[in-house]
Amino acid sequence: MACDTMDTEHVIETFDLSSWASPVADSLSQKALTALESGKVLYFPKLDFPLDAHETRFLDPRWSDPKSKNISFSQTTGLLKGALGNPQDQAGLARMLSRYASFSTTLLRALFPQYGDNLKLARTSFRPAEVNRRALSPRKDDSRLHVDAFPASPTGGNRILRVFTNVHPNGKTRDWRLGEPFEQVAEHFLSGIRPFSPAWSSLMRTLGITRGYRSAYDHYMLHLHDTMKADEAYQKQARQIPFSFPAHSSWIVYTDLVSHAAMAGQFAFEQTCHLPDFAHAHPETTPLARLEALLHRKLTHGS
Ligand SMILES: O=C(O)CCC(=O)C(=O)O
Ligand SMILES: [Fe+2]
Repeated sequence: MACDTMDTEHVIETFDLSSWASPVADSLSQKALTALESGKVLYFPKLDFPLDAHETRFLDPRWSDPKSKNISFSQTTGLLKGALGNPQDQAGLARMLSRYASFSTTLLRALFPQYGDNLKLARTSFRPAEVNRRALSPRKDDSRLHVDAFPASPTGGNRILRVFTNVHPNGKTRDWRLGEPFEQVAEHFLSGIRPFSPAWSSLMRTLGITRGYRSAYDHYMLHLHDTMKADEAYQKQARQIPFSFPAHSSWIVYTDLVSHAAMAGQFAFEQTCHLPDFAHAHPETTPLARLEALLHRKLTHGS
């Protein structure tokens, strides 16, 4: 429901857990699932990712390749990308990211037993660079409010769920802005988005511009992402609320649903997972369902 003001409790749900392996009661798990799918950020002020003694040396931006924003790791292939350093350094970084992948998976499985094996682990990232020092084009600038969608990686309606931990050693917060609910974002921008072209999507797949087929859903999500970021007036005037995640806290959010912007901070871990649309507890809350309702058409099948 639309309302004129936004308070922290509209966008943040706080949880007391202090361990990644905490047992989670049914009632807590239901509360977390409903809050998550309705577009809230699940915030864990006491949930830290302590680094091992030999890992603290990685808290330095010099480990990341200046060409890529983050250091990333695939738990499935064991491959580390975007990192500098000798083979031992790289193996140490990979072990650290792999630990984060394991910790966050353990928590997600306990918090959302309903998702079960439908929740697929994707990339893990370590972000050692200062957020606001990145010189980027508007489309790549995550300090502008946006919902996540990636040009080369269509999801076909699968969700983007992310776990974050701020590990700043000197207590620096990671500062976000959280924007208005997805429905309002979509209502604001949908009419200005050019129609979907199946022929163009097929061509982009054939040419390898996209990994897989950019469905109508992906088309609308990507253009929401791009037009939001490019609209300077919207960035200033849209309803939004700042929130600073303290050092040693964690948060979980559907970044394709929640309008967000990262304004400042350094040293964070992030784990991405994907969930197919049929696996939701509240399927009417997904960006796919909301876009289909607004456009009165199916966006992933036969389009
Ligand atoms: O690095 C961050 O704090 C968030 C950046 C962002 O927009 C994202 O990961 O989706
Ligand atoms: Fe994002």
